[in-house]
Amino acid sequence: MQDHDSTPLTDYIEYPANEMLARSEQFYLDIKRRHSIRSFSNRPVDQAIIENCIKAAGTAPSGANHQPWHFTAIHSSDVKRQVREQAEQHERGFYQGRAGEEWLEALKPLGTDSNKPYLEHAPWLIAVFSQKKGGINADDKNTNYYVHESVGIATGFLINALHNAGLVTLTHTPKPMHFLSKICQRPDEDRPYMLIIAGYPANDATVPHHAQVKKSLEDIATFL
Ligand code: IYR
Repeated sequence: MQDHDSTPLTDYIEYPANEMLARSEQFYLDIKRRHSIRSFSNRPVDQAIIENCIKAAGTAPSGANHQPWHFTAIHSSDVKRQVREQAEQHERGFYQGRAGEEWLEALKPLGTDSNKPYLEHAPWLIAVFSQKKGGINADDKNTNYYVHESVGIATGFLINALHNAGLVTLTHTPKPMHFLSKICQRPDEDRPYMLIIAGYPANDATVPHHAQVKKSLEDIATFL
């Protein structure tokens, strides 16, 4: 390895093999309970919880460790209303034709439409932005690398952290999404990547059958 500054790895924890097996199964069983929810309670969620989840997301690996992401956590009813209004406006165009027949057919079993009341009901909307330019320091303007991959991983960490905290989530990608930049007052270089809705489920929350069909290990993995 090339010479570079480093410190010894001190926070690694090795578990005995049997405990590792139990933990891996436990994690699977736990993450298996994570579902995309479209019916949220308006019960408040402490900002400190959201902050911890975003901090967890911020530990994700990224190209050259440039951390090419920004998270705007929206709690304000006024801002949520703006997001809902504009998302629904774009989604109406999507569902009324822009999506095309095949896409709409694929969405039918999820029961989605252009109405997005959860954008106002849920206590938190977290807009994830990706940054083409940046660097290890927040105000750097260098090239970022593997931006899509990095932000995807960080968003995965975020969803995991929110689930682990006991909240339900929805990954929402209104199309187009550029309106989020303006509402969130992000600079032009920040591209909206995804909107994560987080909170408690409504009492009558449901999970579509279609969303519960998961491919088998044989279908998704090969061991050589
Ligand atoms: N963004 C739209 C449509 C949508 C698209 C996919 I792909 C989904 O998995 C679910 C929905 C919406 O949120 O309704």
